[in-house]
Amino acid sequence: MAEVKKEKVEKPKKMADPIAASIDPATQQMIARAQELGIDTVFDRAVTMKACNIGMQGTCCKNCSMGPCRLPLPKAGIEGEDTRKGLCGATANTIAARNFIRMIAGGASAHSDHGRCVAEVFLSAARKETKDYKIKDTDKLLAVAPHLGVATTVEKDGEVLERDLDEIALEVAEKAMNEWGKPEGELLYLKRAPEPLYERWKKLGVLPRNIDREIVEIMHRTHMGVDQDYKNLIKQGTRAAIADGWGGSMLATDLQDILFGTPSPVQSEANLGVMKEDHVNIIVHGHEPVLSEMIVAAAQSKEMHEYAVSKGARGIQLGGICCTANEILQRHGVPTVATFLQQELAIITGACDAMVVDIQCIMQNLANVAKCFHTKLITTHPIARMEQDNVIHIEFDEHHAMEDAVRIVKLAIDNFENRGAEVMIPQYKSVQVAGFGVESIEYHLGGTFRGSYYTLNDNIINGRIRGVAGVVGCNNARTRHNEGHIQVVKELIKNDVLVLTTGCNGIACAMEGLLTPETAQVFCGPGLAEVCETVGIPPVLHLGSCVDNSRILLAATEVVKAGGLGNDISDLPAAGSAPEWMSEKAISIGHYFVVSGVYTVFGVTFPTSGAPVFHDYLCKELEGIYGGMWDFEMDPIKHAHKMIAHIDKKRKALGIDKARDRVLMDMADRREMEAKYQEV
Ligand code: XCC
Ligand code: SF4
Repeated sequence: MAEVKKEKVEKPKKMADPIAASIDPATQQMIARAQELGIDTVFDRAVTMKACNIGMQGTCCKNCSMGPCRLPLPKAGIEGEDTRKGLCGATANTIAARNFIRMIAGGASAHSDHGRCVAEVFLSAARKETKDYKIKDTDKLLAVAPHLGVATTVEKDGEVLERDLDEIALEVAEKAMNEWGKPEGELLYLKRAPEPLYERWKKLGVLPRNIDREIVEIMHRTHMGVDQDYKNLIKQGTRAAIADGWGGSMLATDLQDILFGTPSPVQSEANLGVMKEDHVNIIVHGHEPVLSEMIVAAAQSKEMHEYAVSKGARGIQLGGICCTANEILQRHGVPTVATFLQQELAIITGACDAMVVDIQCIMQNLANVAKCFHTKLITTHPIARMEQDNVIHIEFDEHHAMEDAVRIVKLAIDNFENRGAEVMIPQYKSVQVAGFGVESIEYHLGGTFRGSYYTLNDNIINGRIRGVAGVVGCNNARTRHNEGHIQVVKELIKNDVLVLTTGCNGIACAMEGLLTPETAQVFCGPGLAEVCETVGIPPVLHLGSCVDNSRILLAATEVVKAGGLGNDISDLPAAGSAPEWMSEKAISIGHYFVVSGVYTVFGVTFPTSGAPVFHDYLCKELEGIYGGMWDFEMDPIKHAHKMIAHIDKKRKALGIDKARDRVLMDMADRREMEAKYQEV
């Protein structure tokens, strides 16, 4: 008997089909390579482990030990009264709403805690306690100061004088730090929103008081037996999400820009092929740019280059994964190695001498993969360590940041000679232009002497640009890697929708070659192509990391201010999307988009599907309250067309739908004329 059992256990392991797992050839090649080497990756695990159906619907509650109470939606749906309830009587709506806002709490805290770390380093820099960090972008400092109530001028003897920059920086740092836990008032940045939006939030009673409090309150309200009204629960989710987008994330972006420089367009490359066999490959992965900024500086130093050469390498190749990649890409042009789902594959190349991780989106399996190679996996953040014993922890401290960075770079260089023979770097990479932002959009679309959003608005009004979409977010192993991202974006630009991207969508677009001005000719509709060619921008503008979604909020606000497209973000012909989302951060981002007035569509799955009443509240009723609402669509083409339909609805409400008809007629006429001309 025992032998029979053993035979059963030894069934061949299910593995991912590389072609079905990803649209990206580099990824397909490396999945096959991993399988050849007998190393499992997230792609294989996704086929061997099914997701829990009840959890996926959002209707499993484990908020007390009388549960977990599981309330699956019957296959046939529910007719009549929904009598499902947990032991305490919690309804499916309550359970789904509690779970949903706990996801917001998780996401908002991740972004905001990141922001807090940056603020702490900023404060050290302002106090001149560290020599490694300095205020780099004083223009941005002066631009941000008033929003935190910090004066940039002083009056002396009736004369208005410019205030000392060090003094401004210190006060900005202190005011910023205060936003996380001040005892009264409301977040200062909320007033940066268009006035009608601010007033709407005020009327609805959702102005966040401080960042930490709103997150704590979610944890309280979702504790067993507290808030049991899905409308009231989501109201608190709204407060915390606003505290993320218009608080923690926006502060992270602003303070990073001041410390490390506001990005401007920069050319680089993306995909695993940026790694070089004859170089020391150092990969930084995670989200916070505080340490990676130092690593960039260290790796680019002459001293480290020479040290690498002395060890037999031709140099040091730095690369990034996830949003740390986006941060150092947009400020230094450091190439992007991988999206979220490719992180294990970067080590499986056998050419990664060190992978340095900070916080968020770091798979624990990296440690297991690193064990199969010479790769040093280095954790750097006190709050993000790993249990596996091959992981090295070098704790970052802003007071000796450069020292830490040099130590890490040296470790990587020393590790170069330990490489095995089995290096295999897929030869795929694409050129990308990244580093756009509120400031550079203004510059590029406004021209040098009229830096404003007027030109962008004008092109939206005349219909060359049909609308603007923010397409952002993660990869998700439950869906084909990058397929949703690329199909949604391509369908949008084909229909003249200008795309703003961040996060792993930005990386996916880069790998696909969509972040170059030349793309316009190939993939865009005639109107958008014309605009892109005239001003020399790609049809997909990479705005950075996930905290930089705050740049999208501010860009939308600038569009409102420039005039002609209504009075609020909800009036704009705009939509949001995360085709392959997976993280709690995505839910927080999605929700602050929605309550800022943006119609937002998510792909893959939606975590409230098991509670139809609450689900409809998010996907239908919120629009009447906030001007924006959620939607869910798995099919990427339908997903894009739902966004386009919303954009067209807004164009109609603004009375600019006719203009677009004319533009299209013009193009058709032009083609007809050209055809006739060619005949002659
Ligand atoms: Fe993580 Fe930011 Fe998602 Fe990518 S997009 S998987 S959150 S790295 Ni933010
Ligand atoms: Fe079940 Fe209620 Fe406890 Fe949740 S809080 S586990 S629904 S008894």
